[in-house]
Amino acid sequence: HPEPAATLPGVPVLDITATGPGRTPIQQVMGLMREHGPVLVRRLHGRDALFVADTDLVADLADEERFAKHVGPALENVREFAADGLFTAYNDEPNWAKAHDILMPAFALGSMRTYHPVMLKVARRLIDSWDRAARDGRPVDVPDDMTRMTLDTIGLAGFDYDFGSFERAEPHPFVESMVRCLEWSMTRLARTPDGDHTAADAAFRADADYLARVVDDVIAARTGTDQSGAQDLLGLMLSAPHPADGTTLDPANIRNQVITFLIAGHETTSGAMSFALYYLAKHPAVLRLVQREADALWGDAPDPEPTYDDIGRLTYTRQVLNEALRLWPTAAAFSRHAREDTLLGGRLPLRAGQAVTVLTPMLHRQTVWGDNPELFDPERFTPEAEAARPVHAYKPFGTGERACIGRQFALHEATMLLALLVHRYRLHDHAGYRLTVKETLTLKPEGFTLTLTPRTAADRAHAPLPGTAPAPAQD
Ligand code: FDE
Repeated sequence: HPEPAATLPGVPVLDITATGPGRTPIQQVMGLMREHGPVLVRRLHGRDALFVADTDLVADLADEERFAKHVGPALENVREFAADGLFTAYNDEPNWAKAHDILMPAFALGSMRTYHPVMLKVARRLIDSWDRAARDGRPVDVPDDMTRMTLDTIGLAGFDYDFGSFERAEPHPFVESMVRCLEWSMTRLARTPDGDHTAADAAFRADADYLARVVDDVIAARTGTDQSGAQDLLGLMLSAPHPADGTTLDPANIRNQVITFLIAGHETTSGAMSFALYYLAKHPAVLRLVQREADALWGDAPDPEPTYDDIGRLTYTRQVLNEALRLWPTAAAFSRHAREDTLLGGRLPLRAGQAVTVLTPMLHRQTVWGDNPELFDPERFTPEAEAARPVHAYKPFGTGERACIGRQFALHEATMLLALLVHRYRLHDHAGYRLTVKETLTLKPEGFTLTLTPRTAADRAHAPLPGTAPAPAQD
C-alpha cells in the first residue's frame, strides 16, 4: 500500500485524477517534473506514487544493501502474460535466481560472437528492403522496420525461430498481439474504479493466449531433439543444469522466459535505434562523423562484411546510441523498494517495502548534464566525459542485480546496424519530421519516416577522416 504523501516532507503532491494519465503517462510525469522539480508524488484516484529523477536520490536507490527492484503496478500487469520470467519475477521467486544463473553466460560480452552472424544476416534483410525503397523513391517507416529487424534477430539468435518479418506487409501477428498486451498493461493503470472493462480484458486474454501458443510452437520445434550442442537461449534453457543444484528450468518457466525475451529484446532495442536515426537525420555534422567511422572500416565496399571485432571499434557510433538512450531511454522507468525502513537521501522517510519509481528521461536531464540537457551531443559519452560524471547519472539499463541482462546484446545489434545504414545511405528528412513520442510501456518516435539514396564513392570522399586532412602549417 502506498504511504500517504504527508509522510514525505517537502515533496509536492500532484493529483492527476481529473485528466488521468492519458496515453503518454511517462511524458506527463516529465512535464510535472519540469514544473515542480525532480521529486514528486503523483496521485491518481487516491493512490500515490513517488517519482524521483534527482541524481543523489537515484544514487542512493542504487544501494543494493538498502533497496531492491520493485515489481510495481505496470509490471504486475505484464506478469499477467510473462509471469515469473526474468523481467517480471519477484526478487525472492526461486525461478528468478535460477534462470538468471543459467542464462547469464549467454549474455556475457564474449557470447556476442555467437550471435554476430545472425545479427548480420537480419541486418541484411533490412538493407535489402531499404534498397528496394531507395530504388522506388519510397519512404521507409523507421520504427516499423527497426521492429521487424529486432524481432527477427531475437527470434533467430534466441530460439532459432524465423518470424520472417520483412516478407510481410503488416507486422507479424505476434507483434500486434504483444503490442496490444503491453498497451493493455499500460491503460489498465489509468482505469477509473467504476468502469466496465470486461471487453478489454477478454481481448487481452485472447492476445495473451495467442502469444503463449506461438511460443509453445517455438519450444515444440526444439524439444525431443538433442540440445546439448545448441548455444542459443532456448538451447540453454532446455538443457543447461543450474550450476548449484543440477536442475533445469521447468516448461512453464521456459515459456515465460521466451515471451519475456521476445518482448524485452525487441521493443526497447528497436526504439533505441529509431531515436538514434532520428537524431542523426536532424544533426548532419554528427551524421558525418558516424559515416567517417564506418568509412574508415569498410571504405567503398558495396556489401561490407563487419567482423565481431569491428563492432568494438565503432566507438563514436556507440556514443551516438548512448546519447539517444540518454534523451529517450526506451524503458523509461524502473522501480525500487526499501528493504527496511530508511531515509532516502538522508531526508525522505520510507517504510520497508515502499516503492519509488525512477523516471529515467528526467534523471538524464539533471544539472550534471550541463546547461543544455535537451541538446543532442554524443561528446557527452567520450571516455573522459563519462569518467567525470557520477556513475549513477545514467541508467538506461536499470541498476543492480536486476539490471538489463540484454544490454550487450542490444548494443552490439544496434551499433552494427546503425554503422551499416549510415555507410550505405544518405538519410533524408523528407517530411520535416517533428518528434512525437509514442508510449506502449516502451517509447518510440511515432510516424518517423525517411527517404534514402545510396551513398557513392564521391560522398565518401567528401567525408574525409579527421586525421587525413593536411595538418595546419606550424611556425
Ligand atoms: C531488464 C531491463 C531493465 C531493468 C528493469 C527494472 O529494473 O525493472 C531495464 C531498464 C532495461 N532492461 C532496459 C533495456 C533497454 C534496452 C535497449 C534493453 N533493455 C534491451 C534488452 C534486450 C534484451 C534481450 C533485454 N533487454 C532483456 C532484459 C531482461 C531479461 C531483463 C530482466 C533482467 C532481470 O533479471 O531482472 C531486462 N532486460 Fe533490457
